[in-house]
Amino acid sequence: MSDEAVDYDVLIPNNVGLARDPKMLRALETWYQGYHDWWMEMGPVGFQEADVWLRTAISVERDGWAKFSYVRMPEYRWGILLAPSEEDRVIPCGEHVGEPAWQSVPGEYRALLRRLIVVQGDTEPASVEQQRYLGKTAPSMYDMRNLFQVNVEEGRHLWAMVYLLQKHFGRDGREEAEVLLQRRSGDDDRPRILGAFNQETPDWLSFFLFTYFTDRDGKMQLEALAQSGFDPLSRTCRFMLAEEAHHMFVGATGVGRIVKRTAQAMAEAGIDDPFDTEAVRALGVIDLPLIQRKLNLHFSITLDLFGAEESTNAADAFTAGIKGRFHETEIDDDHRLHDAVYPIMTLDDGRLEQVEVPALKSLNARLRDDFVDDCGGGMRRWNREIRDSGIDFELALPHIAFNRDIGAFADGHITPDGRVIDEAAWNAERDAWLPVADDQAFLDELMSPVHEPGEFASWIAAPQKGISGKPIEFEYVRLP
Ligand code: BYC
Ligand code: FE
Ligand code: FE
Repeated sequence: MSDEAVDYDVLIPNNVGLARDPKMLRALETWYQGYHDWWMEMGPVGFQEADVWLRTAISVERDGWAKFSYVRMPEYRWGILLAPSEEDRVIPCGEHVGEPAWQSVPGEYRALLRRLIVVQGDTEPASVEQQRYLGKTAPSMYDMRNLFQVNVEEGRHLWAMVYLLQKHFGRDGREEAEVLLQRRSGDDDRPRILGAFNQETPDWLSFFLFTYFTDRDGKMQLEALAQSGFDPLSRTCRFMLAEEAHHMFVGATGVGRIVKRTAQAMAEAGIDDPFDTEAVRALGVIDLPLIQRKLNLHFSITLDLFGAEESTNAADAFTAGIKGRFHETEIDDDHRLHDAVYPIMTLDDGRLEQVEVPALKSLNARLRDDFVDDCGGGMRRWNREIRDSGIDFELALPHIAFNRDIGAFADGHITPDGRVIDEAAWNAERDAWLPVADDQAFLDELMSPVHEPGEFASWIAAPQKGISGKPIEFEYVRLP
């Protein structure tokens, strides 16, 4: 299959030859109307008229895939871009390992594949809905621009999945594409599919933790789907991963800049007790224990997104060859896993225990373990910032069993350091581990918008550098 250049002078920029496929083009143009309506109704509130310094994907080549310009978000070009095809690519895992990758949907796995694409697609608009009010409290124009960049790219990720549904799944694909525009994050009647995507993202600390942890689930799931034997899905996920890197950059640097500002302000004021909340908050910065409580919340909610530790769905998807493991092709084994085992943690009779279970059934746990590893880097940088300011405090990931709603620990009560306790003890201590109403009231009060280019709210440090070679004081968003 030959790869083609991206036609950028059309409503839907693409490298999938839409111009030669009038039927598909018409279907997508029709869907575009509904998408545009959804964006106006559920996209960023209050800034649809602003000119935003956005990057737009215009190519899939490694260097130069994006261009930067002022764009009004409703006029953003949401393109359909597949990463270059790999010559002679084969199915990397499962019963069909080594056979040529599928270019069309394998009939026997149609329902399973469609379900994965719909679940992936559903998270993308959900996150835009969750973040729609944040523009109003942006701590700087730089941060506001990053928020909107993430938002338009999540919109593009929805396009990526909708293209697969429309192109490869006929009538039920078109129906699913419609329904993706109808579900709403947090709605009682038509909620988004996965738990984390029905939660609120009420403030910027949550936004940065969300992009650090939850977008990283996005990265891990996209890595696993990039290993799909269904080649169009693999190619689309490979290109999405290029954008995902920026989302996690926003999270990692955002939390880092908050931590840095807090540590600086404490050092300047001569406060060395991180738990002297009143004194720290009086400086107009966010106390470290509150950051830890929010981190506990976002980490545990995100772990739920990996599904149950033991899952026949996961085994079926792997065996079918439609979802692989993280870096599947680099793993040195038979890629079938008939007899392999994998150690997982379980909660048995009130005790947390490591047990060996069939590797095929525990693929969700394995991907989650890879995710936890991947979370380490940013954490270490944040802690260096705190240590260098001479403050005795360390941010830590809570135990994987803490505060879980899905999987082996859902019925237990486990502390952040991994002790199993009873419900009464949990209720007594919960407020030390998870955000409380008073925390949210403080953040709501603290976060008022800063619109002067180059200036930053009291609770966050300036970034190291600007975007696309522009200075930090560049006017990243021009308000009408
Ligand atoms: N909430 O067999 P199990 C992203 C359901 S994020 C509610 O363990 P499975 C992004 C499950 O659906 C990445 N329900 O599950 C980030 C199943 O229901 P059915 C999104 C849940 O199938 C930030 C039942 O429980 N992509 O891109 O092995 C911003 C049994 O569970 C949840 C994907 O997730 C939950 N948390 O694994 C923007 C990749 N967990 O089918 C975007 C595609 C489980 O019996 N999805 N259930 O009715 C998948 O690979 C799988 O669907 C999951 C679940 C890993 C999510
Ligand atoms: Fe995404
Ligand atoms: Fe993302």
